[in-house]
Amino acid sequence: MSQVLSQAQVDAFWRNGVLTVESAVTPEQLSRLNAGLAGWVEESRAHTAPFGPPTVDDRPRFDMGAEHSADHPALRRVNNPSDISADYFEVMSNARTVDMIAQLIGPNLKFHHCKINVKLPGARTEVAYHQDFAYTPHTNDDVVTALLMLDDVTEDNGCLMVVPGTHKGPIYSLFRDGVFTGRMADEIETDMLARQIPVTGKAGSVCLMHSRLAHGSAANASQRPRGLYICVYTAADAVPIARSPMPNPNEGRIVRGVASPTARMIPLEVELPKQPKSASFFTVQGQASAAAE
Ligand SMILES: O=C(O)CCC(=O)C(=O)O
Repeated sequence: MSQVLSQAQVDAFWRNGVLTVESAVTPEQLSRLNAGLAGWVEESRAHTAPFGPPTVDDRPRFDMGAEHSADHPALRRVNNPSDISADYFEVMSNARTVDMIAQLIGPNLKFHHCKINVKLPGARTEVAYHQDFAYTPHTNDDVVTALLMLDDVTEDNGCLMVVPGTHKGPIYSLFRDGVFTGRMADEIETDMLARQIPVTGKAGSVCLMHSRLAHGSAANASQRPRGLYICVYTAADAVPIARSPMPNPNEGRIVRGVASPTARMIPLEVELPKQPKSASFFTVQGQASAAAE
């Protein structure tokens, strides 16, 4: 197995639950990903509501915020772009980022799902505090998300905000009064906001994030876009205990090593999430999609 991270980087990941690495994909890979996204942003101008081609569970693949218009597109989510783009498939299945995650939780590594979250200038998209594991619980928590920066990501264009060390703490409820809101309770979020740090970097950097790490992000306050290509991977012996929020034909695909005949369990208790019926989790968190008249 190739060792792409130093021992100091591996230790920092397990200590903090987060690690940023520069030049995680090749310049060619990055420019092909950005060309694909630019095409989808252009395509979104012709639509007034979330549109296809549908995902395997028949939801729209492309989601825009309520502020979307032909002149000022607010495309905010592409669900499982690796289903529809060879360039996104290649990076999901075989980039340096995959070796990095295999080094952390491998050698046997499975793909779960992927998405693009984009905050275009003028878009109002923000992300309320949550832990990914509460959306995608597994029999063990060797579940890591790679957030690849498609643009230079700075504090003013809506960078990811994280609270280091929270991956070692409790799994917080994403329910309020029995309703799945996909966000932590207000008082917990207030505490997280007081302790958070920004995750910034040059285009082509990757943020490797443990799926129990508490995180969120603010709206883009700049005139520059902020795109993230987000791929979720698990150890081969981590078995989902809830349906995927974003089913796709590659779910469970072995991207490094071999399949596991066993499921590894750790002691944990987690509320079972509800699957979104809308195009993305932004609506679950209370931010409406663009709607056709
Ligand atoms: O796009 C962002 O800023 C955050 C992404 C995120 O929280 C997620 O996809 O779980």
